Amino acid sequence: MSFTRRQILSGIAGIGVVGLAAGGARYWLARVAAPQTHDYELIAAPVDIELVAGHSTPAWGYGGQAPGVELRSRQGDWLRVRFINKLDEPTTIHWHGIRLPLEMDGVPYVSQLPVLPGEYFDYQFKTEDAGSFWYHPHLSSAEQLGRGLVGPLIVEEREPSGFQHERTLSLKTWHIDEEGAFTAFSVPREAAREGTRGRLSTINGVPAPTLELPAGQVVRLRVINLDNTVTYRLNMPGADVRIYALDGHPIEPRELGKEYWLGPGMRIDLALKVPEAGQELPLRNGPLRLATLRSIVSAEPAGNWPAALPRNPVPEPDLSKAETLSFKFEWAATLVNGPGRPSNYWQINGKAWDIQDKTCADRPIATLKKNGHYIFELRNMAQYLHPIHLHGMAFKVISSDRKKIIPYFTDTYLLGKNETARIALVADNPGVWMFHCHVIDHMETGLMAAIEVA
Ligand SMILES: [Cu+2]
Repeated sequence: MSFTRRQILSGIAGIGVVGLAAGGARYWLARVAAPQTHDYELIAAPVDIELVAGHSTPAWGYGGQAPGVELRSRQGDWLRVRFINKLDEPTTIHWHGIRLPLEMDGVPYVSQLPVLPGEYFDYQFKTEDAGSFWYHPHLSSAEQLGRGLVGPLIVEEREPSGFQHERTLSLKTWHIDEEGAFTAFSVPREAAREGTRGRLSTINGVPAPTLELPAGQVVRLRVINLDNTVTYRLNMPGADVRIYALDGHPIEPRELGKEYWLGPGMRIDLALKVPEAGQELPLRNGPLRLATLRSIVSAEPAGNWPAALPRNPVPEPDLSKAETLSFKFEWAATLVNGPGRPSNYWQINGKAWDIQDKTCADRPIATLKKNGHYIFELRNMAQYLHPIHLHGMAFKVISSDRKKIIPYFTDTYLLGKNETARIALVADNPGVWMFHCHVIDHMETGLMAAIEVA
């Protein structure tokens, strides 16, 4: 399958056609409310931001800020984004977790050609699933995401969810020094281990902010990990807080418990019962305080816990007829790709992805039958965490040899140290889809593959 042919298909499948071709139509045609469009003009450009007081950091942002502006759509509606590249280098936008046609997926040389400096690209797709998602480039990822090209994408439920209040908390740990200057986004010896960590933790671009919340209300906290490397060990000691959704997809609400590990690319929707006015609660990463949540006087009557969020229209895999495929994520003896090219430290089933080779996607690691049911067995052969992400389709996590799993849908599974997990899906979205670790250093040094649905 050549890239050129896909481009032509993209040209034919304009707005209004793309969505009906996908599985969503059968679900939404039953609804009376007409889909609407949410239109944005989104510019990527350099922007100086102040992460360290009194110092300027030369970030790259979307919509004049880093992390980028929050985009919003509504379930069943269309999102249309005219994306304009005002950087000095090519880029694209990938819509993490959104089930959409391949032509809108933002992977260079697979979905589209890179958007060159001064050019624009119109992204348009129907948002079939409600939830907390995000967007970022899929090109020169260590630097482009590292400099701040990351932003939240919120798809509201079709009907009111019962939450009167919400906040989006975008987590990022910046690769900067004490004076706000960028440090290396990728260090080889770190790439071969857990990935290169930044130094300064922020929420919505602010280190250790204080967030004011209305006393007595139940507030939805959409926590999004848009960091390159860090798995946040989220905890809120003393808080009355429940999980309502994981990675955009609703679950039966349950207590947050001691700690939740939120790997790069992952999201968690929490409901917090805000204590009485004047009280403060910490939101922490392990023992480290990420933010202070301060309760302020509210004139509203006390809020109640909303019902569980309605499930998204993700097809249910039938395990009794599913075919099982195995994927081994392992460390590779260093494979040097030649002068000026990155080394590969990681591989999937013995194959390392070379980010400089534009033809890798022509050799998919697996080919799935359209609408076939599959179980993927994911084996982590190493001691480092790998948040394994699949484009184009959501999957159901069904089991792990390391912990009890309450099955749930997601687009990213945090594969723990030497863990084997099983996930299942219906291959309902034709195309060539990236399947990779979301630790950017791992992805860029081999831990990526293409999965074809044909
Ligand atoms: Cu990884």
